Amino acid sequence: MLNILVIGNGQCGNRILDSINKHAFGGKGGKLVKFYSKQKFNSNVQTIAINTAVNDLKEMKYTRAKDRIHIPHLHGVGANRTIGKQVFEEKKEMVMREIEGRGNFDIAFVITSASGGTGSSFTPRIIKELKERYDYPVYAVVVLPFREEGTLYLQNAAFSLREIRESGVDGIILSDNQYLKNIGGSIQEAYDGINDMIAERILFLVDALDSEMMMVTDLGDFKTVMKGGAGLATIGFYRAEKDMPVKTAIQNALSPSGLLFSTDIYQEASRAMVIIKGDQKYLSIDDISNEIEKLSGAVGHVFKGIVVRKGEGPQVLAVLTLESARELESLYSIAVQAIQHEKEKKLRVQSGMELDKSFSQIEGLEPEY
Ligand SMILES: Nc1nc2c(ncn2[C@@H]2O[C@H](COP(=O)(O)OP(=O)(O)OP(=O)(O)O)[C@@H](O)[C@H]2O)c(=O)[nH]1
Ligand SMILES: [Mg+2]
Repeated sequence: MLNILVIGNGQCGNRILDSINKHAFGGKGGKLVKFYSKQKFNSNVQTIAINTAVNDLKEMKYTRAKDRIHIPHLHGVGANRTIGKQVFEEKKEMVMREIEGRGNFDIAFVITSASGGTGSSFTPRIIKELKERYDYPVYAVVVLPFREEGTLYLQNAAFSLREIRESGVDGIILSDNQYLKNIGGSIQEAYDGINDMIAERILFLVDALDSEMMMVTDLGDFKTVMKGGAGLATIGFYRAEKDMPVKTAIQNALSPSGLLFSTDIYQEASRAMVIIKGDQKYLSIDDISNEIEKLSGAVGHVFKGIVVRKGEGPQVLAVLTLESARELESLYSIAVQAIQHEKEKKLRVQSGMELDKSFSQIEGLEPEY
């Protein structure tokens, strides 16, 4: 049995964590013995949601009250990462005590948006503390912003990703709102859809790593995959109809519509782990092996795992580490423009003294009544 810690920071992290709890409960809130309740998961999964905004924490539906940690600071830090860092430093011991109280773990995931204030400034610091205090691997799950969300979010994303990378993290799993935005109608529907996609993938991974497999991949293999490449990864997933050949399901999980982040895996992937789950009658070992060989031909090393689940159609999860990420380069060039834009605006305000010119007009005057 694996002991797994999942932390969700800031609004985006909280919501994805809540979706994880929703799926783990089988969609019903409020059960105390989650994860064990339906024998759905073998693992001991501990979830902790952290936020400065109490409203974000209250909004969660499936996460136990004792798993929600409020760090009081007004209503969030308003996308200001400098304030976020200060608040974390002041409350660091409180946060770390809460984590310490949950026992020891085999693996941890820390989920956040890259672009807000709270989650993106807490995450690199929490990871750094975890890595200094414990010796289990820690992976960040980082959500990139819509590109049109504004200059502050873009610059936050650029700096927070660098800090997360430098925190001692064992790997960063990327998910991109911009890439996934066509999912739903309204923003909220798009968020919910994206959050469910991320939650489903993380739970599949956790479940597979802790299941008896016909063909084995384990935590050791996952660590090896995540060590490959430039410390960046993404996850593909596909749930097939029962009559779909397993090789098509594998191809779909690896195709652009299966991935959380825009990448051409045949150009950019460095290592992979592909796990296939379902009823034995859908899992032709020859077809699976052929498909995986094609992938390893392009990518390098690919671990494969097979989990037999009676009555379930084929489902495929692919963890892919990347040695380069063209999409990130373009995000950074937009972020540089955003920083420049903010800088120029600030200078204009400081040097232009438009307001001072107005004030000078009433210099020496008093109101007359
Ligand atoms: N996928 C997804 N993205 C979200 C969600 N909520 C917010 N975001 C994205 O997250 C970014 C904003 O970060 P938040 O997580 O809201 O910020 P925060 O960490 O709470 O920080 P402050 O509110 O500034 O204190 C934007 O890029 C949003 O598009 C969500 O539920 N799902
Ligand atoms: Mg917030």
